[in-house]
Amino acid sequence: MPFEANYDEAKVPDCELPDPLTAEDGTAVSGSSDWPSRRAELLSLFETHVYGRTPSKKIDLRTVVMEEGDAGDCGVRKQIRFYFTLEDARPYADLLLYLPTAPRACATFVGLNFQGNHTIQADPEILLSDVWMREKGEGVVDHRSTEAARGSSSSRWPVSSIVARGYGVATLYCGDLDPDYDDGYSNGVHPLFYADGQSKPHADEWGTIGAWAWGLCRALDYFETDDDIDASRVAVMGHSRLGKTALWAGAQDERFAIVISNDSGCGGAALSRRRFGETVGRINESFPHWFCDNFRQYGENEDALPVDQHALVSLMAPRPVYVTSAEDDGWADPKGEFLAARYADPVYRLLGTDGLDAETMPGIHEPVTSRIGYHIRAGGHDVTAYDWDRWMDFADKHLGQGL
Ligand code: GTR
Repeated sequence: MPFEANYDEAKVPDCELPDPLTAEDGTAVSGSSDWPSRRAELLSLFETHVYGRTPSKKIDLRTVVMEEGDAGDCGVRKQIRFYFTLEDARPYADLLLYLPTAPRACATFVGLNFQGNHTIQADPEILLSDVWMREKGEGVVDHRSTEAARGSSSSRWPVSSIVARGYGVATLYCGDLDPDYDDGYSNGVHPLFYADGQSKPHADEWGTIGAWAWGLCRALDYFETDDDIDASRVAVMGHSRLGKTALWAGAQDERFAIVISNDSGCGGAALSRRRFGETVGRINESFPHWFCDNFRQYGENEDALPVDQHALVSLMAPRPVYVTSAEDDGWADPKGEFLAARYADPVYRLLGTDGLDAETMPGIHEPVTSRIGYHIRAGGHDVTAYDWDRWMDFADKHLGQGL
């Protein structure tokens, strides 16, 4: 039967969600001192059943500054190459960074991009990516980018406004870490971690989202070495598949001070058990490489999952987390995204924060800025200036930033 998404709230099944505050052996998590062990348990469940375990092996990662220059309204630009082996060869990833001109340790947003660093600004100095791209983007020919692609996603990256508010902004192309297609994990960073004789990840080992999240953590390692950035004030953000990735990076790496998920939907902030819009079965069919193989058993079988996505949001606690949705983005289930934020609230309260200051879903353009933040804006599946303005307001409030 062809897949037909449900967009009718009346047809959403009654769902019983696993309780983040009940341990697997049934004991109640009743005090903040009980949380670390429950947190570890939940993280392990997400590793085993959803995203796969990230290998702990250390590889020969080296960073080389490729370029640094004045970027006008966008402040100062730096481009840093992450080599993953001792050879100056692929796979490598390029980090693009814009910082306010006045040199000081600034709070910074970091997120992956979909089509190459050169698409986030029409800046001729950005290194043009020469690796595989999805055909979707402007200026992409035979899965390779051309000069015509420069700046094609700049509406999603308002760099000059971000820098004007005193923040740095950094990005990596997700395809530098793992190209976004199902190739059995023979390209990208996966092979660097295989044990002798291994040719693909085991059923509980990382997929593509895991590799992308790993790359975000390596960016944070770099920030710790760059005096122009305050690595204790880094917000990891991402849109859609890259929003799923931001959440998974933030869950695994507690050095991220703020985690922002935009329109991340199924496998991101949306509750899987609601089966509204995109479902677990459908996502595994369309994108078999994103999650670990174990996740496939939960297609049309969501109730068997030992976790749901509110537990992922709770793994950010007590750090500020901001879930953002768009009104016309039914495929990503805005209500399911709100409810995941809502049901993470008891964990935040247990840890002594204000949690999510909204019992019911707020109206369009009525941001909630408590420790769990949420907004829904008008429009479709995208990143807009409205989203960025609210994320910066949220960071101002929770990181004590503000010019
Ligand atoms: C869709 C996918 C979503 C979302 C989106 C995107 O095709 O079904 O889960 O990730 O792509 O990344 O833009």
